[in-house]
Amino acid sequence: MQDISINGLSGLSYLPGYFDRAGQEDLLDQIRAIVAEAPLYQPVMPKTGKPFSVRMSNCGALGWVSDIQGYRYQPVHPGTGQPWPAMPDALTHLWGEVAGKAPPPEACLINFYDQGARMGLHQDRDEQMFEAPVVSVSLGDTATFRVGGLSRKDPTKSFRLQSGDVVVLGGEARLAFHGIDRVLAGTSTLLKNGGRINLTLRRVNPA
Ligand code: MD3
Ligand code: FE
Repeated sequence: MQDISINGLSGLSYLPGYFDRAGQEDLLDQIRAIVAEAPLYQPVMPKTGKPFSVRMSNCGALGWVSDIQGYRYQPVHPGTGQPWPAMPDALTHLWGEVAGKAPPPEACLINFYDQGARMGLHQDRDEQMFEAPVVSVSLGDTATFRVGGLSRKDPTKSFRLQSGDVVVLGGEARLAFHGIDRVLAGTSTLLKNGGRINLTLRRVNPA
């Protein structure tokens, strides 16, 4: 476990290789079963309707969605109207190991990046509680991840996130600006057609 300080903010920990290859394959099988029930869809930006380059789904009691109306958490898939599939035990277990005394996660956002997909610099602030961390798991191709400070203008640092890596964004870093600049094609054999999956576990409501 490595604690990384950016712009003087504490609370960012990096756990490279948390999931070994077998653990990554297990998790991937479970994600495949989840997206078979709750298909990946292409969200759009509020107001403009501009599509995201990342496709998304969710598991757990709540899922994060974005549409023309805004960003929110909701208990059902926007396309099927069905409840999100359950969160895999391996993810609840991970949260128990790294999230300290935070109450259990309610949402797991599944982001799928094709080659060329990216995620612009943003803050995660649609949750009703910032005391709990956000916990991220990377699967598939390596990505360059950028983290800044609490202001969009703060300087940023880049890191590479590899398949099996976990990042915990807690404490002062919870509201840091961050994004994914690019996915590096051909860096992992986990997904047979390439690309990257990121899972983010979140607590949305106070206990
Ligand atoms: C740093 N996802 O879904 S995960 C997102 O790889 C999101 O798909 C990225 O940003 C991805 O909102 C990055 C790592 C992450 C998540 C939350 C953070 C980094 C963070 C919150 C504060 C600072
Ligand atoms: Fe984010």
